[in-house]
Amino acid sequence: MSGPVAFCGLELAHPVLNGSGTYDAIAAERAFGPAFLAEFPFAAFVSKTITLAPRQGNPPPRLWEVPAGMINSIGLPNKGLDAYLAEDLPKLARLPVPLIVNVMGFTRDEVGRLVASVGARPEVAAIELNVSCPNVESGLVMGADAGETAALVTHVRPLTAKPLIVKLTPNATDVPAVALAAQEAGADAVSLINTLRGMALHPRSGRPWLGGTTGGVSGPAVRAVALAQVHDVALRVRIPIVGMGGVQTGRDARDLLDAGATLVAVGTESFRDPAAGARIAAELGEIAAATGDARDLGPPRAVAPR
Ligand code: RRO
Repeated sequence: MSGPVAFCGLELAHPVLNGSGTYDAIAAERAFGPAFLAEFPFAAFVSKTITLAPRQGNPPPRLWEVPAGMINSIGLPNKGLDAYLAEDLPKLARLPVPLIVNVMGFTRDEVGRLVASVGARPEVAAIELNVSCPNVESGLVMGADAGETAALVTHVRPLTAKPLIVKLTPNATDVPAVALAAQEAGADAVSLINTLRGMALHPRSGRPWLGGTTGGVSGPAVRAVALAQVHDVALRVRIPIVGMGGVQTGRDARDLLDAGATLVAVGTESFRDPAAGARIAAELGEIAAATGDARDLGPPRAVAPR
């Protein structure tokens, strides 16, 4: 097992967590029983995105398989802030790891109300701002523009003392500029990448397959994109980075750490193997034992700019 990591004031047992929206811990506990909590695969748990009001999400179909990955167009279905706090948070608080709650709003004021309410709960260790959802109209706006991101983080920063992680969209012209804007406005960390905007056509009708027309591509297909974006962001910011995108093995996780990430998140791979997080953390430990931990050789930010 790979060793403990400090992240935004949290002490994590290892550097592997889940990507938001890719792991239903409440359903997993129901399915796998108490052993699941004892062998929880992640060092912190990131809950799926919540919004102020309940949402049905996009009409089906919501998934399409692509070579080495998939496209999702889920559209933020969730029970809304009040029901989340009353029903889900007490269950998630039983997990044996720190809880990070992911929130998204359609105006700055909405995000502020989410951050203030969620941040006031003692069960919550940190908050992740989803400025990167490619599936609903407004998601693209805030995270695709450095000025919008700066204004959002400036608005919500005074509303909580808890660590704020800004989850970046890869669907932006200058992702490092957005990351820098988040840092300068007071973000404690950035996470990337969310899914890449994509589309599939119905094989017979030629019309969009997904109920939401377009969706987000994830899985090994996006791994090289994630690596490049983490590398580029690491050259611009000094706050920690949670790297993700197509991680299936300890080697993939090690690459993101070497590119400048402090933590690594597993997403699509957990659908195939619910214990993937624990396996990847163990493989990271094996790589460190076999080759020496690259972090001992100096800061990963020393990767030469191109
Ligand atoms: O719900 C979704 O369709 C969704 C979200 Br909020 C997100 O952040 N990323 C994604 O791929 N899908």
